[in-house]
Amino acid sequence: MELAVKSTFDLVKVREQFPILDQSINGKKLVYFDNAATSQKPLRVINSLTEYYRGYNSNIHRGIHTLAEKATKAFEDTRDAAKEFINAANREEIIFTSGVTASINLVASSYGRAFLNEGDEIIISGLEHHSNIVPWQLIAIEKKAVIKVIPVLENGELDVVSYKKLLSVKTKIVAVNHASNSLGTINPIKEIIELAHGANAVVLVDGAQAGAHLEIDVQAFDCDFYCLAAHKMYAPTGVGVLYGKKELLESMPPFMGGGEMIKDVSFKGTTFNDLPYKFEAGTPNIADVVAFKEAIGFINEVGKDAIAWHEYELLQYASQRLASLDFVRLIGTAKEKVSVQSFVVDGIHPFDIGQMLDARGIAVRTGHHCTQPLMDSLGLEGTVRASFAVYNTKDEIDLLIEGVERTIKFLK
Ligand code: 7TS
Repeated sequence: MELAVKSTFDLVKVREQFPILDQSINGKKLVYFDNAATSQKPLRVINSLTEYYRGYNSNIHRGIHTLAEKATKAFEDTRDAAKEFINAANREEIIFTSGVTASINLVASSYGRAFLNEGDEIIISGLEHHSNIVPWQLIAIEKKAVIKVIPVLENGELDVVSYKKLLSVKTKIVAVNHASNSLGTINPIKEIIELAHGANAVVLVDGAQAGAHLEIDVQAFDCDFYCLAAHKMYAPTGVGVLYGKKELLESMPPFMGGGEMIKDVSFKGTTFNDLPYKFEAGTPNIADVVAFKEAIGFINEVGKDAIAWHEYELLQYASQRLASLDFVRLIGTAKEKVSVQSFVVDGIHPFDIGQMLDARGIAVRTGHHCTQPLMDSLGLEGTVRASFAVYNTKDEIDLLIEGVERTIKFLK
């Protein structure tokens, strides 16, 4: 972690903003360690949804009445907040989608269909979530393109030396995650992007696991596309951001046709709307986009640095304590990681551990985490994954350790 000065926040006050945490599961205090799947939502996000539906629910852009104008302003305010959050140069570069899956499918379909030719190559990595694999496979089949895969080293880092060898004049697209959902590895995306640009390829960064944890500066990264999942950033489900460089988005054909994305429609032909609306066909997820602004506000208020410090300490503590347990093997030990720790216990199925932990009120995720090719390369069926967020505590990690210890005693 490149954090020079330790910054802190009031953990008790932060936890108070997440009412869901204050409950018992199976008679035990809830410990929520499934944040890489989706984070919990603070009161200001929940209240924003209620205020929207109680006060100004209305369809946006087309209406001239007061409610429609209020809803439109709130929706567009989130676009500005998202632009600031990732330091995009233009608000037109912020496209609202339903999530990272939708964003990647949009780019694969639209950019891929327009610019890929037979024999062209798409480079992805062995660390990718299925949603950064399958859309590329679909377009590769259609366009007779070829997918190449950056191998993963034993500690969960990408093999950058092999990546350099994969790049060639045939490479048209490189699609990698900023951070791995299964192992937590933070990838050297600046280097990956620079190398790809050297080969004249465009780069899509899947930032699903970065948005709540890492500084994002799309201009400094110089990425061509960047995808965010709002629901992993304390916002409601069903919202994502696709950032794309303006000139690229302008060069791409629409992905979905319908209302909102058009200027003029006639049976002779249709002209398309300007960015960002060209890629926002139909009525969007207005309420959840509006509430996303509150989630960005929450992250900014606590502070990315302070969040990163806290999560770094939780990760160090959890990984050290887990590693000290007999039969436990940590999976994913890259130098730079977000707050995700996967592990396996030799001789015990991850599902059994997950169930035993759930009986103690501890929510972890078990299985392949939608990264089956990664699990195959590691020779694993799956892992147990604990992922930490701003509201988690060391006391909760102690409960996890106690739960894993008891499970091992019981099942071994
Ligand atoms: N990319 C990465 C790296 C992810 O972690 C996820 C979701 C996605 C893409 C897809 O995001 P979505 O919001 O469109 O579904 N990851 C997980 C996970 O690790 N457990 O549940 C969802």
